[in-house]
Amino acid sequence: MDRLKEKFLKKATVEADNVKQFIAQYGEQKLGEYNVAQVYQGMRGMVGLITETSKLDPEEGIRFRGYTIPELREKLPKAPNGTEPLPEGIFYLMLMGELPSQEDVDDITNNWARRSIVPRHVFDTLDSLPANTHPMTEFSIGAMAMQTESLFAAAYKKGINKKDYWDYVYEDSMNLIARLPRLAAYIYRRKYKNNEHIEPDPKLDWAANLAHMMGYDLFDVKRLMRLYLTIHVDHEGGNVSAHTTHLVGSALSDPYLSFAAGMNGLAGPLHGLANQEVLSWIMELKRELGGGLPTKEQIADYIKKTLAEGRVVPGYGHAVLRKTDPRFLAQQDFYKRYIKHDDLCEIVQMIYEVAPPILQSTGKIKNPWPNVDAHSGVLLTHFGIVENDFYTVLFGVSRSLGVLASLIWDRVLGFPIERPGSMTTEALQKKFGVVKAVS
Ligand code: CMX
Repeated sequence: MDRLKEKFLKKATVEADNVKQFIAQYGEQKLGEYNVAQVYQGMRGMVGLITETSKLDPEEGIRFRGYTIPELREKLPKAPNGTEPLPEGIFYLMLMGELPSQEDVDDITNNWARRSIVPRHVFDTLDSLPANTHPMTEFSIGAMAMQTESLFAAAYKKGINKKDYWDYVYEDSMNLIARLPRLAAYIYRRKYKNNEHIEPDPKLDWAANLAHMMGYDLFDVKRLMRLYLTIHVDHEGGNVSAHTTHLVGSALSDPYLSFAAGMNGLAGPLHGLANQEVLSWIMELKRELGGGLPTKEQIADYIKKTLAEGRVVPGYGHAVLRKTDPRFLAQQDFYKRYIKHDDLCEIVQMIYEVAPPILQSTGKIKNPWPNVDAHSGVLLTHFGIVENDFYTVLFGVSRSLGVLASLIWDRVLGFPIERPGSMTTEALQKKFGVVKAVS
Protein backbone atom coordinates (compact mmCIF):
# COMPACT_ATOMS: atom_id res chain seq x y z
CA MET A 1 0.00 0.00 0.00
CA ASP A 2 1.46 3.43 -0.90
CA ARG A 3 2.22 5.96 1.85
CA LEU A 4 -0.62 8.32 0.95
CA LYS A 5 -3.15 5.49 0.77
CA GLU A 6 -2.12 4.18 4.18
CA LYS A 7 -2.54 7.64 5.74
CA PHE A 8 -5.82 8.14 3.86
CA LEU A 9 -7.25 4.84 5.09
CA LYS A 10 -6.68 5.88 8.73
CA LYS A 11 -8.39 9.22 8.13
CA ALA A 12 -11.21 7.73 6.01
CA THR A 13 -12.09 5.10 8.63
CA VAL A 14 -12.62 7.76 11.30
CA GLU A 15 -14.48 10.15 8.98
CA ALA A 16 -16.82 7.50 7.53
CA ASP A 17 -17.86 6.59 11.07
CA ASN A 18 -18.37 10.26 11.93
CA VAL A 19 -20.68 10.78 8.90
CA LYS A 20 -22.63 7.61 9.65
CA GLN A 21 -23.30 8.74 13.21
CA PHE A 22 -24.21 12.25 12.02
CA ILE A 23 -26.81 10.91 9.58
CA ALA A 24 -28.22 8.58 12.25
CA GLN A 25 -28.59 11.46 14.71
CA TYR A 26 -29.53 14.41 12.47
CA GLY A 27 -30.93 12.72 9.38
CA GLU A 28 -34.47 14.03 9.94
CA GLN A 29 -33.47 17.68 10.49
CA LYS A 30 -34.75 20.20 7.87
CA LEU A 31 -32.17 22.05 5.74
CA GLY A 32 -34.45 24.76 4.37
CA GLU A 33 -37.01 25.45 1.70
CA TYR A 34 -36.68 26.00 -2.01
CA ASN A 35 -39.01 27.59 -4.51
CA VAL A 36 -40.48 26.95 -7.96
CA ALA A 37 -38.01 29.28 -9.74
CA GLN A 38 -35.09 27.30 -8.32
CA VAL A 39 -36.53 24.09 -9.72
CA TYR A 40 -36.85 25.64 -13.20
CA GLN A 41 -33.62 27.63 -13.10
CA GLY A 42 -30.81 25.16 -12.63
CA MET A 43 -31.35 24.43 -8.90
CA ARG A 44 -29.41 27.57 -7.87
CA GLY A 45 -28.78 27.74 -4.14
CA MET A 46 -30.39 24.37 -3.36
CA VAL A 47 -28.14 22.23 -1.21
CA GLY A 48 -28.33 18.74 -2.65
CA LEU A 49 -24.78 17.44 -2.50
CA ILE A 50 -22.04 16.70 -0.01
CA THR A 51 -18.59 17.68 -1.33
CA GLU A 52 -15.79 17.59 1.21
CA THR A 53 -12.92 18.97 -0.86
CA SER A 54 -13.91 22.66 -1.22
CA LYS A 55 -16.64 25.20 -0.50
CA LEU A 56 -17.59 28.29 -2.50
CA ASP A 57 -18.69 31.51 -0.84
CA PRO A 58 -20.51 33.97 -3.16
CA GLU A 59 -18.65 36.99 -1.76
CA GLU A 60 -15.28 35.55 -0.87
CA GLY A 61 -14.75 32.82 -3.45
CA ILE A 62 -13.40 29.34 -3.08
CA ARG A 63 -11.86 27.78 0.03
CA PHE A 64 -10.15 24.42 -0.18
CA ARG A 65 -10.63 22.64 3.15
CA GLY A 66 -10.87 26.08 4.70
CA TYR A 67 -7.92 27.72 2.93
CA THR A 68 -8.24 30.59 0.42
CA ILE A 69 -6.17 30.79 -2.75
CA PRO A 70 -3.82 33.52 -1.42
CA GLU A 71 -3.24 31.42 1.72
CA LEU A 72 -2.46 28.35 -0.36
CA ARG A 73 -0.09 30.23 -2.66
CA GLU A 74 1.87 31.00 0.46
CA LYS A 75 1.49 27.82 2.50
CA LEU A 76 1.62 24.90 0.05
CA PRO A 77 5.00 23.31 -0.67
CA LYS A 78 6.88 24.55 -3.75
CA ALA A 79 9.37 23.07 -6.20
CA PRO A 80 13.07 23.88 -5.53
CA ASN A 81 13.43 27.64 -6.30
CA GLY A 82 9.70 27.69 -7.04
CA THR A 83 7.35 30.46 -5.98
CA GLU A 84 3.99 28.88 -6.85
CA PRO A 85 2.45 25.82 -5.16
CA LEU A 86 2.81 22.32 -6.51
CA PRO A 87 -0.63 20.92 -7.47
CA GLU A 88 0.35 17.70 -5.69
CA GLY A 89 -0.06 19.72 -2.46
CA ILE A 90 -3.62 20.83 -3.13
CA PHE A 91 -4.53 17.24 -4.03
CA TYR A 92 -3.17 16.12 -0.66
CA LEU A 93 -5.09 18.89 1.08
CA MET A 94 -8.37 17.99 -0.65
CA LEU A 95 -7.97 14.29 0.05
CA MET A 96 -6.61 14.47 3.59
CA GLY A 97 -8.16 17.71 4.86
CA GLU A 98 -4.82 19.03 6.15
CA LEU A 99 -1.84 20.87 4.72
CA PRO A 100 0.89 18.57 3.38
CA SER A 101 4.55 18.62 4.35
CA GLN A 102 7.23 18.82 1.67
CA GLU A 103 7.75 15.07 2.16
CA ASP A 104 4.04 14.38 1.53
CA VAL A 105 4.17 16.32 -1.72
CA ASP A 106 7.42 14.75 -2.93
CA ASP A 107 5.91 11.36 -2.15
CA ILE A 108 2.90 12.12 -4.42
CA THR A 109 5.17 13.40 -7.22
CA ASN A 110 7.07 10.09 -7.12
CA ASN A 111 3.89 8.07 -6.75
CA TRP A 112 2.33 9.66 -9.86
CA ALA A 113 5.60 9.33 -11.83
CA ARG A 114 5.54 5.57 -11.14
CA ARG A 115 1.96 5.31 -12.40
CA SER A 116 2.31 7.58 -15.42
CA ILE A 117 2.69 5.17 -18.35
CA VAL A 118 -0.12 5.57 -20.86
CA PRO A 119 -0.97 2.36 -22.72
CA ARG A 120 -0.11 2.38 -26.43
CA HIS A 121 -3.69 1.76 -27.56
CA VAL A 122 -4.71 5.15 -26.12
CA PHE A 123 -2.35 6.90 -28.55
CA ASP A 124 -3.54 4.64 -31.39
CA THR A 125 -7.13 5.62 -30.59
CA LEU A 126 -6.22 9.32 -30.71
CA ASP A 127 -4.28 8.81 -33.94
CA SER A 128 -7.39 7.39 -35.58
CA LEU A 129 -9.37 10.61 -35.01
CA PRO A 130 -9.73 13.22 -37.76
CA ALA A 131 -7.35 16.19 -37.45
CA ASN A 132 -10.24 18.60 -36.88
CA THR A 133 -11.42 16.80 -33.70
CA HIS A 134 -11.61 19.30 -30.83
CA PRO A 135 -8.87 18.72 -28.21
CA MET A 136 -11.52 18.36 -25.48
CA THR A 137 -13.22 15.60 -27.47
CA GLU A 138 -9.82 13.93 -27.81
CA PHE A 139 -9.16 14.36 -24.08
CA SER A 140 -12.45 12.73 -23.17
CA ILE A 141 -11.93 9.91 -25.70
CA GLY A 142 -8.38 9.41 -24.37
CA ALA A 143 -9.67 9.05 -20.81
CA MET A 144 -12.34 6.62 -22.04
CA ALA A 145 -9.77 4.59 -23.99
CA MET A 146 -7.80 4.18 -20.74
CA GLN A 147 -10.84 2.59 -19.12
CA THR A 148 -9.46 -0.80 -20.22
CA GLU A 149 -7.10 -0.31 -17.25
CA SER A 150 -9.82 0.14 -14.64
CA LEU A 151 -9.09 -1.94 -11.56
CA PHE A 152 -12.49 -1.01 -10.15
CA ALA A 153 -14.36 -2.35 -13.21
CA ALA A 154 -12.30 -5.55 -13.20
CA ALA A 155 -12.78 -6.12 -9.47
CA TYR A 156 -16.51 -5.36 -9.63
CA LYS A 157 -16.91 -7.93 -12.39
CA LYS A 158 -15.29 -10.54 -10.16
CA GLY A 159 -17.40 -9.47 -7.20
CA ILE A 160 -16.14 -7.20 -4.42
CA ASN A 161 -17.44 -6.15 -1.05
CA LYS A 162 -18.95 -2.64 -0.93
CA LYS A 163 -16.50 -1.78 1.84
CA ASP A 164 -13.63 -2.12 -0.64
CA TYR A 165 -14.99 0.11 -3.45
CA TRP A 166 -12.94 3.10 -2.30
CA ASP A 167 -9.70 1.13 -2.56
CA TYR A 168 -10.14 0.42 -6.29
CA VAL A 169 -11.48 3.93 -6.94
CA TYR A 170 -8.37 5.31 -5.21
CA GLU A 171 -6.09 3.18 -7.41
CA ASP A 172 -7.92 4.10 -10.63
CA SER A 173 -7.99 7.78 -9.67
CA MET A 174 -4.28 7.91 -8.88
CA ASN A 175 -3.43 6.11 -12.13
CA LEU A 176 -5.67 8.36 -14.19
CA ILE A 177 -4.34 11.58 -12.62
CA ALA A 178 -0.77 10.36 -13.17
CA ARG A 179 -1.41 9.73 -16.87
CA LEU A 180 -3.36 12.86 -17.78
CA PRO A 181 -0.35 15.15 -18.41
CA ARG A 182 1.01 12.65 -20.95
CA LEU A 183 -2.40 12.34 -22.58
CA ALA A 184 -2.84 16.12 -22.76
CA ALA A 185 0.68 16.68 -24.11
CA TYR A 186 0.16 13.98 -26.74
CA ILE A 187 -3.01 15.71 -27.94
CA TYR A 188 -1.16 19.04 -28.04
CA ARG A 189 1.90 17.80 -29.94
CA ARG A 190 -0.16 15.71 -32.35
CA LYS A 191 -2.39 18.62 -33.27
CA TYR A 192 -0.03 21.59 -33.25
CA LYS A 193 3.56 20.33 -33.32
CA ASN A 194 3.77 17.99 -36.31
CA ASN A 195 2.96 14.94 -34.22
CA GLU A 196 6.47 15.11 -32.75
CA HIS A 197 6.33 13.95 -29.16
CA ILE A 198 8.51 14.59 -26.13
CA GLU A 199 9.18 11.90 -23.54
CA PRO A 200 8.30 12.65 -19.90
CA ASP A 201 11.10 13.58 -17.52
CA PRO A 202 10.65 11.47 -14.37
CA LYS A 203 12.61 14.02 -12.31
CA LEU A 204 10.01 16.73 -12.86
CA ASP A 205 6.90 17.43 -10.81
CA TRP A 206 3.44 16.77 -12.30
CA ALA A 207 2.84 20.31 -13.66
CA ALA A 208 6.40 20.96 -14.85
CA ASN A 209 6.38 17.64 -16.67
CA LEU A 210 3.23 18.66 -18.53
CA ALA A 211 4.89 21.92 -19.64
CA HIS A 212 8.00 19.93 -20.61
CA MET A 213 6.08 17.34 -22.68
CA MET A 214 4.17 20.15 -24.42
CA GLY A 215 7.55 21.59 -25.42
CA TYR A 216 7.93 24.43 -22.89
CA ASP A 217 10.96 24.13 -20.64
CA LEU A 218 11.32 27.73 -19.48
CA PHE A 219 11.19 28.19 -15.70
CA ASP A 220 8.45 30.83 -16.15
CA VAL A 221 6.14 28.46 -18.04
CA LYS A 222 6.56 25.74 -15.43
CA ARG A 223 5.78 28.31 -12.73
CA LEU A 224 2.61 29.36 -14.56
CA MET A 225 1.61 25.73 -15.11
CA ARG A 226 1.94 25.00 -11.38
CA LEU A 227 -0.31 27.93 -10.52
CA TYR A 228 -2.76 27.13 -13.33
CA LEU A 229 -3.09 23.48 -12.31
CA THR A 230 -3.53 24.51 -8.66
CA ILE A 231 -6.27 27.12 -9.05
CA HIS A 232 -8.50 25.17 -11.46
CA VAL A 233 -8.76 22.01 -9.35
CA ASP A 234 -12.13 22.34 -7.68
CA HIS A 235 -15.06 24.73 -7.15
CA GLU A 236 -17.28 22.83 -4.69
CA GLY A 237 -19.63 20.12 -5.93
CA GLY A 238 -22.40 21.71 -7.98
CA ASN A 239 -20.50 22.95 -11.03
CA VAL A 240 -21.10 20.90 -14.17
CA SER A 241 -17.80 18.99 -14.29
CA ALA A 242 -17.73 18.13 -10.58
CA HIS A 243 -21.41 17.31 -10.38
CA THR A 244 -21.31 15.14 -13.51
CA THR A 245 -18.29 13.16 -12.31
CA HIS A 246 -20.03 12.62 -8.97
CA LEU A 247 -23.37 11.71 -10.58
CA VAL A 248 -21.91 9.20 -13.05
CA GLY A 249 -19.70 7.76 -10.32
CA SER A 250 -22.78 7.23 -8.16
CA ALA A 251 -23.90 4.54 -10.62
CA LEU A 252 -20.55 2.87 -9.81
CA SER A 253 -19.25 3.72 -13.26
CA ASP A 254 -15.49 3.59 -12.71
CA PRO A 255 -13.30 6.73 -12.40
CA TYR A 256 -12.33 6.70 -16.10
CA LEU A 257 -15.98 6.75 -17.22
CA SER A 258 -16.97 9.25 -14.53
CA PHE A 259 -14.11 11.63 -15.27
CA ALA A 260 -14.69 11.52 -19.05
CA ALA A 261 -18.35 12.39 -18.43
CA GLY A 262 -17.26 15.35 -16.29
CA MET A 263 -14.92 16.49 -19.04
CA ASN A 264 -17.76 16.46 -21.57
CA GLY A 265 -19.45 18.97 -19.28
CA LEU A 266 -16.29 21.04 -18.86
CA ALA A 267 -16.18 21.28 -22.68
CA GLY A 268 -19.31 23.46 -22.70
CA PRO A 269 -18.82 27.20 -23.49
CA LEU A 270 -20.70 28.28 -20.35
CA HIS A 271 -18.25 26.23 -18.25
CA GLY A 272 -14.58 25.43 -18.98
CA LEU A 273 -14.61 26.18 -22.70
CA ALA A 274 -15.09 29.86 -21.75
CA ASN A 275 -11.27 30.14 -21.48
CA GLN A 276 -11.02 29.38 -25.20
CA GLU A 277 -13.92 31.73 -25.94
CA VAL A 278 -12.33 34.63 -24.03
CA LEU A 279 -9.23 34.56 -26.18
CA SER A 280 -11.23 34.24 -29.44
CA TRP A 281 -13.38 37.17 -28.32
CA ILE A 282 -10.36 39.37 -27.51
CA MET A 283 -8.67 38.46 -30.80
CA GLU A 284 -11.89 39.27 -32.65
CA LEU A 285 -11.92 42.67 -30.91
CA LYS A 286 -8.33 43.30 -31.98
CA ARG A 287 -9.05 42.22 -35.56
CA GLU A 288 -12.09 44.47 -35.80
CA LEU A 289 -10.02 47.43 -34.65
CA GLY A 290 -7.07 46.61 -36.90
CA GLY A 291 -4.68 45.51 -34.09
CA GLY A 292 -2.92 47.47 -31.33
CA LEU A 293 -4.28 48.46 -27.94
CA PRO A 294 -7.97 49.45 -28.02
CA THR A 295 -9.28 52.41 -26.06
CA LYS A 296 -11.73 51.90 -23.18
CA GLU A 297 -14.48 53.41 -25.32
CA GLN A 298 -13.80 50.88 -28.08
CA ILE A 299 -13.91 48.04 -25.56
CA ALA A 300 -17.21 49.37 -24.16
CA ASP A 301 -18.71 49.49 -27.68
CA TYR A 302 -17.50 45.98 -28.37
CA ILE A 303 -19.10 44.64 -25.16
CA LYS A 304 -22.38 46.39 -25.98
CA LYS A 305 -22.29 44.93 -29.49
CA THR A 306 -21.69 41.43 -28.08
CA LEU A 307 -24.70 41.80 -25.80
CA ALA A 308 -26.86 43.28 -28.59
CA GLU A 309 -26.08 40.21 -30.71
CA GLY A 310 -27.55 38.02 -27.96
CA ARG A 311 -24.15 36.55 -27.06
CA VAL A 312 -22.55 36.24 -23.66
CA VAL A 313 -19.42 38.16 -22.67
CA PRO A 314 -17.12 35.19 -22.01
CA GLY A 315 -15.19 35.10 -18.76
CA TYR A 316 -17.78 37.24 -16.95
CA GLY A 317 -20.57 36.15 -14.64
CA HIS A 318 -20.98 33.16 -12.37
CA ALA A 319 -23.76 30.97 -11.06
CA VAL A 320 -22.60 31.31 -7.43
CA LEU A 321 -19.92 34.03 -7.14
CA ARG A 322 -21.00 37.64 -6.64
CA LYS A 323 -17.53 39.21 -6.60
CA THR A 324 -14.37 39.04 -8.69
CA ASP A 325 -13.19 35.44 -8.76
CA PRO A 326 -10.06 35.03 -6.57
CA ARG A 327 -8.74 32.73 -9.28
CA PHE A 328 -8.84 35.74 -11.65
CA LEU A 329 -7.04 37.83 -9.02
CA ALA A 330 -4.33 35.18 -8.55
CA GLN A 331 -3.63 35.30 -12.28
CA GLN A 332 -3.71 39.10 -12.32
CA ASP A 333 -1.16 39.02 -9.50
CA PHE A 334 0.98 36.55 -11.47
CA TYR A 335 0.94 38.98 -14.40
CA LYS A 336 1.90 41.97 -12.26
CA ARG A 337 4.61 40.08 -10.38
CA TYR A 338 6.33 38.17 -13.13
CA ILE A 339 5.34 39.49 -16.55
CA LYS A 340 4.76 43.20 -15.95
CA HIS A 341 3.93 44.14 -19.53
CA ASP A 342 1.95 42.34 -22.20
CA ASP A 343 -0.59 43.91 -24.56
CA LEU A 344 -3.21 41.16 -24.22
CA CYS A 345 -2.92 41.17 -20.42
CA GLU A 346 -3.38 44.95 -20.51
CA ILE A 347 -6.55 44.47 -22.58
CA VAL A 348 -7.81 42.04 -19.91
CA GLN A 349 -7.19 44.76 -17.27
CA MET A 350 -9.08 47.30 -19.37
CA ILE A 351 -12.02 44.93 -19.87
CA TYR A 352 -12.05 44.44 -16.08
CA GLU A 353 -12.51 48.19 -15.65
CA VAL A 354 -15.08 48.61 -18.42
CA ALA A 355 -17.25 45.47 -18.45
CA PRO A 356 -18.81 45.30 -14.94
CA PRO A 357 -20.88 48.52 -15.12
CA ILE A 358 -22.13 47.64 -18.60
CA LEU A 359 -23.12 44.13 -17.54
CA GLN A 360 -24.72 45.54 -14.39
CA SER A 361 -26.73 48.02 -16.45
CA THR A 362 -28.53 45.15 -18.22
CA GLY A 363 -30.34 44.63 -14.91
CA LYS A 364 -30.38 40.87 -15.32
CA ILE A 365 -26.80 39.62 -14.96
CA LYS A 366 -26.41 38.65 -11.31
CA ASN A 367 -22.61 38.75 -11.23
CA PRO A 368 -20.92 41.35 -13.47
CA TRP A 369 -17.41 40.37 -12.32
CA PRO A 370 -14.76 38.25 -14.08
CA ASN A 371 -14.35 34.54 -13.44
CA VAL A 372 -11.23 32.35 -13.75
CA ASP A 373 -11.52 32.08 -17.54
CA ALA A 374 -11.24 35.83 -18.13
CA HIS A 375 -7.49 35.76 -17.50
CA SER A 376 -6.01 32.34 -18.13
CA GLY A 377 -5.74 32.44 -21.93
CA VAL A 378 -3.69 35.64 -22.14
CA LEU A 379 -1.10 34.31 -19.69
CA LEU A 380 -0.68 31.14 -21.74
CA THR A 381 -0.50 33.20 -24.94
CA HIS A 382 2.23 35.36 -23.41
CA PHE A 383 4.43 32.26 -23.13
CA GLY A 384 3.68 31.10 -26.68
CA ILE A 385 0.86 28.66 -25.94
CA VAL A 386 -1.41 30.36 -28.45
CA GLU A 387 -3.61 27.42 -29.45
CA ASN A 388 -6.70 28.51 -27.60
CA ASP A 389 -8.85 25.49 -28.41
CA PHE A 390 -6.41 23.52 -26.22
CA TYR A 391 -6.92 25.65 -23.11
CA THR A 392 -9.85 23.70 -21.69
CA VAL A 393 -7.73 20.53 -21.73
CA LEU A 394 -5.36 22.22 -19.24
CA PHE A 395 -8.39 23.13 -17.13
CA GLY A 396 -9.45 19.46 -17.34
CA VAL A 397 -6.04 18.12 -16.25
CA SER A 398 -6.29 20.33 -13.17
CA ARG A 399 -9.97 19.56 -12.48
CA SER A 400 -9.12 15.84 -12.28
CA LEU A 401 -7.53 16.47 -8.87
CA GLY A 402 -10.70 17.84 -7.29
CA VAL A 403 -13.30 15.61 -8.87
CA LEU A 404 -11.32 12.42 -8.33
CA ALA A 405 -10.42 13.27 -4.72
CA SER A 406 -14.17 13.76 -4.24
CA LEU A 407 -14.98 10.49 -6.00
CA ILE A 408 -12.71 8.60 -3.58
CA TRP A 409 -14.56 10.24 -0.67
CA ASP A 410 -17.93 9.42 -2.28
CA ARG A 411 -17.07 5.73 -2.10
CA VAL A 412 -15.55 5.94 1.41
CA LEU A 413 -18.74 7.56 2.65
CA GLY A 414 -20.86 4.97 0.84
CA PHE A 415 -23.01 7.50 -1.03
CA PRO A 416 -25.83 5.79 -2.92
CA ILE A 417 -26.83 6.17 -6.56
CA GLU A 418 -27.97 9.76 -7.12
CA ARG A 419 -31.59 9.99 -8.12
CA PRO A 420 -33.40 13.28 -7.39
CA GLY A 421 -37.12 13.54 -8.05
CA SER A 422 -38.66 15.51 -10.92
CA MET A 423 -42.12 16.89 -11.66
CA THR A 424 -44.09 17.87 -14.72
CA THR A 425 -45.22 21.49 -15.12
CA GLU A 426 -48.79 20.22 -15.15
CA ALA A 427 -48.38 18.49 -11.79
CA LEU A 428 -46.69 21.55 -10.32
CA GLN A 429 -49.42 23.90 -11.59
CA LYS A 430 -52.06 21.60 -10.20
CA LYS A 431 -50.32 21.69 -6.83
CA PHE A 432 -50.65 25.50 -6.81
CA GLY A 433 -54.21 25.48 -8.15
CA VAL A 434 -53.32 27.02 -11.55
CA VAL A 435 -56.23 26.67 -13.96
CA LYS A 436 -55.19 26.62 -17.62
CA ALA A 437 -57.21 28.73 -20.07
CA VAL A 438 -58.96 26.53 -22.66
CA SER A 439 -57.70 27.48 -26.13
N1 CMX B 1 -22.75 37.94 -20.70
C1 CMX B 1 -24.02 38.12 -21.13
N2 CMX B 1 -25.10 37.69 -20.47
C2 CMX B 1 -24.88 37.06 -19.29
C3 CMX B 1 -23.60 36.87 -18.76
C4 CMX B 1 -22.51 37.32 -19.53
N3 CMX B 1 -21.25 37.14 -19.14
N4 CMX B 1 -23.72 36.23 -17.58
C5 CMX B 1 -25.03 36.03 -17.36
N5 CMX B 1 -25.74 36.51 -18.40
C6 CMX B 1 -27.18 36.47 -18.61
C7 CMX B 1 -27.64 35.03 -18.62
O1 CMX B 1 -27.44 34.45 -19.92
C8 CMX B 1 -29.11 35.18 -18.26
O2 CMX B 1 -29.79 35.65 -19.40
P1 CMX B 1 -31.32 35.23 -19.70
O3 CMX B 1 -32.10 35.70 -18.50
O4 CMX B 1 -31.61 35.95 -20.96
O5 CMX B 1 -31.31 33.75 -19.83
C9 CMX B 1 -29.06 36.32 -17.23
O6 CMX B 1 -27.83 37.05 -17.50
C10 CMX B 1 -29.03 35.86 -15.80
O7 CMX B 1 -27.94 34.96 -15.63
P2 CMX B 1 -27.22 34.80 -14.24
O8 CMX B 1 -28.22 34.31 -13.26
O9 CMX B 1 -26.47 36.04 -13.91
O10 CMX B 1 -26.11 33.71 -14.58
P3 CMX B 1 -26.29 32.12 -14.62
O11 CMX B 1 -26.10 31.60 -13.25
O12 CMX B 1 -27.52 31.72 -15.33
O13 CMX B 1 -25.05 31.69 -15.54
C11 CMX B 1 -22.84 31.70 -16.31
C12 CMX B 1 -23.73 31.70 -15.09
C13 CMX B 1 -21.39 31.56 -15.87
C14 CMX B 1 -23.19 30.51 -17.19
C15 CMX B 1 -23.03 33.04 -17.07
O14 CMX B 1 -22.64 34.11 -16.27
C16 CMX B 1 -22.31 33.10 -18.40
O15 CMX B 1 -22.85 32.63 -19.41
N6 CMX B 1 -21.05 33.68 -18.45
C17 CMX B 1 -20.27 33.70 -19.64
C18 CMX B 1 -19.61 32.35 -19.87
C19 CMX B 1 -18.52 32.07 -18.86
O16 CMX B 1 -17.65 32.90 -18.62
N7 CMX B 1 -18.53 30.87 -18.27
C20 CMX B 1 -17.46 30.41 -17.38
C21 CMX B 1 -17.89 30.25 -15.91
C22 CMX B 1 -16.74 29.72 -15.06
C23 CMX B 1 -16.42 28.28 -15.40
O17 CMX B 1 -17.26 27.41 -15.13
O18 CMX B 1 -15.37 28.00 -15.98
